[in-house]
Amino acid sequence: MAVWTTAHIPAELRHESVRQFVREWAEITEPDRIELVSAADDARLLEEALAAGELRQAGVGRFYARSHPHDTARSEARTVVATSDEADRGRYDNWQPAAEVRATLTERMRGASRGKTLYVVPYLMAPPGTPLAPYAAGVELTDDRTVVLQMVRMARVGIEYLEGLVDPDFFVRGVHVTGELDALGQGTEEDQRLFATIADERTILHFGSAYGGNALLGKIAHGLRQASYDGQASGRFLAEQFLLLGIRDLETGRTYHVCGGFPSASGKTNLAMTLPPDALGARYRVDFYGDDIAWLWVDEQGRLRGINPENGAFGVAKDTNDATNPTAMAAIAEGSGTIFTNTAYNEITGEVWWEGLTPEPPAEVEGWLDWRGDPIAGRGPERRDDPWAHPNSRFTIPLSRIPNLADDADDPDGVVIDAVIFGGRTRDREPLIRAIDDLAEGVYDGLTLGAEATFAAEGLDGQLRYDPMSMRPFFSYSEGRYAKHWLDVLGALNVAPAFAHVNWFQRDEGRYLWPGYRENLRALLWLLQYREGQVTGTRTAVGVVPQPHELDLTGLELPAGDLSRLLEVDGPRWAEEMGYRHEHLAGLPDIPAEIWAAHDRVAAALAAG
Ligand code: SPV
Ligand code: MN
Repeated sequence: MAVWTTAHIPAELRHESVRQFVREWAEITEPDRIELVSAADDARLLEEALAAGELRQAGVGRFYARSHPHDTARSEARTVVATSDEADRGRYDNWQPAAEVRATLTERMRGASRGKTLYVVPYLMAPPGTPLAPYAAGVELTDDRTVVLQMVRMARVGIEYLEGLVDPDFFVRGVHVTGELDALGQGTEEDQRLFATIADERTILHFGSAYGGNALLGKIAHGLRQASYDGQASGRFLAEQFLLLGIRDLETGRTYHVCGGFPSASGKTNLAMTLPPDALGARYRVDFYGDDIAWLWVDEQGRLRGINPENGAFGVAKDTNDATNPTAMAAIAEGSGTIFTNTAYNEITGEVWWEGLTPEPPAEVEGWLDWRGDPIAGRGPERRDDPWAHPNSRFTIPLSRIPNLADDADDPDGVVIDAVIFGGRTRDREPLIRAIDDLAEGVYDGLTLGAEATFAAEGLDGQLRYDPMSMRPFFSYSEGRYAKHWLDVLGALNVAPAFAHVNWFQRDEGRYLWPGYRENLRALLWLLQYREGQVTGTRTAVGVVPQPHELDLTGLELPAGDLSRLLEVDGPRWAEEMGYRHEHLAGLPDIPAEIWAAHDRVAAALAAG
């Protein structure tokens, strides 16, 4: 359609500012039609997607989508943050000038939705009524129906969520244009993809992918990058890549809430969905709030509060099974409306499979296609060992399907946060848990979070790939100002949460010293007892670690000697780490003096032995 007038814009869309935004981008992207959607359109859109071959049926009430083979993950190199102020340039945010980025993306998107439908997806990234709701409103324009179906699962979608906001003009403007996935040069010098958050204009322009992390604009671009920027600019909140869970002690009737950051692939979804160990199951319940994003603010009583802005989970399928995550397995069962992406798929039975679902792939290969759509039976010897599923294959589910979803998960006031944890992936040095009493040292600990580089070939054996606060791919302004904002928020509290660092990944050669998964709850229970003054732990240079008898190990047998190793602080390895940390912090712009002082205190305590 050559000329767009407001007559082509759905009449139900009454907000003038939204109509103008839709019209502006329809004129640029030139779709054939415009459709306003809400969660109520889910069943119809599923039917249309099945009829169009974009989705296949994966058993009753479940669906399967296969992506373009070059479009299976986020691209950190092609993701930028743009503003009009170069002071927003950080170490990791790939800052670029807003005007240039907007011009580039406008050109790439010009005419790029021809022949397609432009879906208008109004959404709220928060439980309705929350004090942060104004920052949560957005409208995503997308030319991909499967993206709409995933947004319906991940966010609260419908124009009704935008009604009643005090300033109807204040919403995040998101534009997602898929582009010709065959002709974008993904991964080459001529890569045409560009994923930009123009943070000071509250505009998100993503071109060249239909993968969730790039295309569900409410999730990472808004929920993390834009919200982190807004939280600092307003001084009102933090937006973090954090899980959020509740622990209910049925004996005392108390409920605790824990949030925390872990680098990707460190088990955040599994921990958020965990069940208590069997032996502790009569006393404790774990409630799910969120597995990927938390927004945190200080309430009128000076307590830290948190919500999960998402309405769904976009989980990694690999290694999800009845032992590692029974909660997820129940959530994705038949009838759940789950959308699987890039798993293996059986075109006869509609089954899905991924590495780790069962120890071995299905023995009978008839009907099975790998994630690229190639029949398993037809794969030659050179491809025999290739995975069936893509390692980043995913399931998309609404939170309502999670069996242990907290009763108050929707509470607009969120929950009071009792503890903030950071979890690295370290084969030595880091004990199972260490509590950190000083708040600046807690922030310092988050800033020096990382996962161990696993490839000796990188020459980084034993050194961390630092991932400050697990926000490395999601920073939207300078890391030093980010640290300052954290210190300011904590400084406004009357009641501070406990801070702790956890590590489930200590190893003896290849063997993990700690069984992980459901047993991880035991470390968190110790932290909550420590906070209540019921245990004292042992003070070390890097925090307070449990005394061996303080951990409740009922029903868990550890090989002799493992427990003391799990709780040990290895002085020489820590001394080495402090050198790397110094270098890491020195590479981040504007790090506040309080953070350097925390570093120096820890270093001095280690030196004093
Ligand atoms: C992550 O990569 O941290 C995710 C999934 O949560 S994605 O949406 O791809 O970013
Ligand atoms: Mn994530």
